[in-house]
Amino acid sequence: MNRVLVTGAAGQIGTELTAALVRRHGRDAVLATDLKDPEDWSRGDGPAVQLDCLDAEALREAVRTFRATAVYHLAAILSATGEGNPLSAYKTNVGSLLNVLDAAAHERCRVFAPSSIAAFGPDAPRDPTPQSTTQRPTTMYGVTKVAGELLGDYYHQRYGVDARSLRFPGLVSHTAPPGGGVTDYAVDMFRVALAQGRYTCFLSPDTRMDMMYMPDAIRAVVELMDAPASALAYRNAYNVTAMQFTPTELAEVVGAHVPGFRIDYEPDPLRQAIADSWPNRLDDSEARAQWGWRHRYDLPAMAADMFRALRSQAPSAQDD
Ligand code: NAD
Ligand code: AKB
Repeated sequence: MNRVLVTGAAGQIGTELTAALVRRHGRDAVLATDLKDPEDWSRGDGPAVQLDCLDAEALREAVRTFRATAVYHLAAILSATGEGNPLSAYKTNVGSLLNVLDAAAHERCRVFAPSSIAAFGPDAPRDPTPQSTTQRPTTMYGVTKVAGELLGDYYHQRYGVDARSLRFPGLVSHTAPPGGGVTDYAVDMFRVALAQGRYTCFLSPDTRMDMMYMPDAIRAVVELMDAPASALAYRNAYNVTAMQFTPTELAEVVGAHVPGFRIDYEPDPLRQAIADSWPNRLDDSEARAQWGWRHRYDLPAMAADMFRALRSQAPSAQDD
């Protein structure tokens, strides 16, 4: 029987992955955890507790007492926030993953911990970025993602932990807001366009980035974890992608749903430099060939679903 512990469950991915795992395994088989108090984020999908993943003993105790068979480790500090405090980003991202992998080795459970397009830097081919190529990121967030990929493979080889990972592009969603990344602009544009009819973008108009809609990302996690180990030539981590667009191209699609929408550009040097160091498009042919990955949403389909969902939410949810 599957029993799942989710870390970082209050975040952009955690909110939706927890709900998907509850639908799959049942509400009592999923323990949602986050550094934040559950009173502030729990959606009542199942048990939820406060847990700091940097507290190795508490984490291991939670895995042990819940009898978790898998940990979905989403607790992290994202790219832009991480550049504001690189030491804290390193400690949180690498320290928490080490604690999760160590608990998994002792308690014999599986691990999913996402990597990112940020695991590549300016030395890598950008369009497309191959599955296996140079990984010399220039952000602390990227450094922690490369370390995470290596640690996942190490714990698999050394201790037999079934650790798996995906290199996600920027994720667009309408449930929890994004948590301090560079690709957040895309989510912001949808919300602010609806609320205010105009948006000021912190990236330049022609910054092309790799992106994916959250339902595809959640399905990718589930399908990777379901894949037979014998099918996987790479565990940590697979390139996956769905669409690529620039702020200008996104604004055109948003404008088709919000008459009179206007976009302005005030590029932020830090976030622009990070975006410029990342891939334009991942080559995910290995994921497609080895475990059948297929995206379902392109940009028009994602935009239609985002506006349907955002318009059905309370007006206050669009104003924040
Ligand atoms: P998020 O910022 O929305 O959520 C992260 C959560 O982790 C937050 O709720 C935060 O409170 C929690 N957290 C931080 N430190 C913690 C600690 N010490 N102990 C417990 N919880 C802690 O992030 P997200 O977008 O949901 O990302 C989840 C994972 O996916 C991260 O590893 C991220 O790097 C990766 N990822 C995300 C994207 C994206 O576009 N969202 C893209 C690529 C990879
Ligand atoms: C970020 O922008 O930091 C994240 C990511 C692509 O890893 N969304």
